[in-house]
Amino acid sequence: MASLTYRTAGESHGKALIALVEGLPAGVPIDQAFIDGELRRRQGGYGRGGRQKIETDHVEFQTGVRLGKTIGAPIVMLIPNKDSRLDDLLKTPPLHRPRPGHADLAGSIKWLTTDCRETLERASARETAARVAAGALSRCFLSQFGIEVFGFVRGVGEATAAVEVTPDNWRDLLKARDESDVYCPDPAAGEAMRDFINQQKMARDTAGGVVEAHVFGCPIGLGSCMTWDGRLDSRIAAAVVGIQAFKGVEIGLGFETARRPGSRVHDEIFFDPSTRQTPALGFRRGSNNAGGLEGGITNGMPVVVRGAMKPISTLGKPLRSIDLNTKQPSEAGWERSDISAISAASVVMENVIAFEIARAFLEKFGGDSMAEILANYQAFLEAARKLPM
Ligand code: EPS
Repeated sequence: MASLTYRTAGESHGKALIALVEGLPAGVPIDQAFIDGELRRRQGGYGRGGRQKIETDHVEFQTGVRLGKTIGAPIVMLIPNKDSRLDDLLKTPPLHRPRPGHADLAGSIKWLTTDCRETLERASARETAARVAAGALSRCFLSQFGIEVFGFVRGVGEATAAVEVTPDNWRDLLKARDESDVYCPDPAAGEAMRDFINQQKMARDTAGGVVEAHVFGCPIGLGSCMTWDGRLDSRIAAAVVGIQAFKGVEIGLGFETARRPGSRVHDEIFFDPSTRQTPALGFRRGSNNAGGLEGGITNGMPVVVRGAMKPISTLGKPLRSIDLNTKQPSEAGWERSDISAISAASVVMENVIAFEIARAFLEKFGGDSMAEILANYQAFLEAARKLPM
């Protein structure tokens, strides 16, 4: 059986985006409304540009699904681009003035061209629609085991959401997030974030921010300390900084752990027999500074991840650059873009993390069918509860 992977294809203004997902077992019920809902959320958020008024992102399953369930075959999901004009040189002209911060300069030199469009069409964050589709598909699998993910915007400018997310309150916070056009569950902070984005718009500048995701319901034991690339935190980190414009990632307390003594970092261990039947098997921690991962292995606490997104690199008031053809100083090129895509980024991060959780879950409990995996999962929990054997 293939391990769970995904690839994407498609240019921002090409015909379509495509996600190819391999390694899902047979019998996963597909919730297309959920997948399309995630794509819709990705299109939203405060400070987006004109493109999202053109597109109605949705997936069209091309392969691998029959009568609403996976059949164990590779799955191709297609997301059509309405704004498809890649070969129309009037509507999509060459761009010779690289934008600082975008892939324009490095990519053009790498692929030996002075037309930045060849790079930017693929580097564009529109590609994240395909990543969200793959992640949301993996969540159809994870939900069968009660694993759920909650993502939101933690900070923009100086504004920070003053919320503590717990297994008990996250559903309420999700409601508050969904009522906020910046995807922030703290209304006062959300207001300040919107003000900051407005200020950037007035100044023809852009904004980034910090997004956060929590994964609930993971059993103890996903990931492995035995190999560097088996560590789930290393995979999550790669998935997060692999998102367009992401510059940093933290797990749990993250960089703050480096400033504190050990006694104020490590999460004390308790045992509560009343929660023996949960995926955490009765083990409880006094805090969750580790963000649910120790030794690269889930420890039964929620997995907590933060990602830092830099501001969008297409500025209404362009920065200094050069013309790649003449090498003369010139303002950076301008393309239709967003002032802020931080809300969308929270949806992307949530879904790429989900995919890594699903991959680790299948490595531990994998089989060709849902029935087999469910049996493996139950057998493991039962064996763990019997310890010491
Ligand atoms: C995006 C689509 C793009 C940009 C943005 C995000 O569409 P267009 O280039 O046609 O306006 O709005 O892309 C970028 C931020 C980028 O750097 O390229 C999307 O669907 O998310």
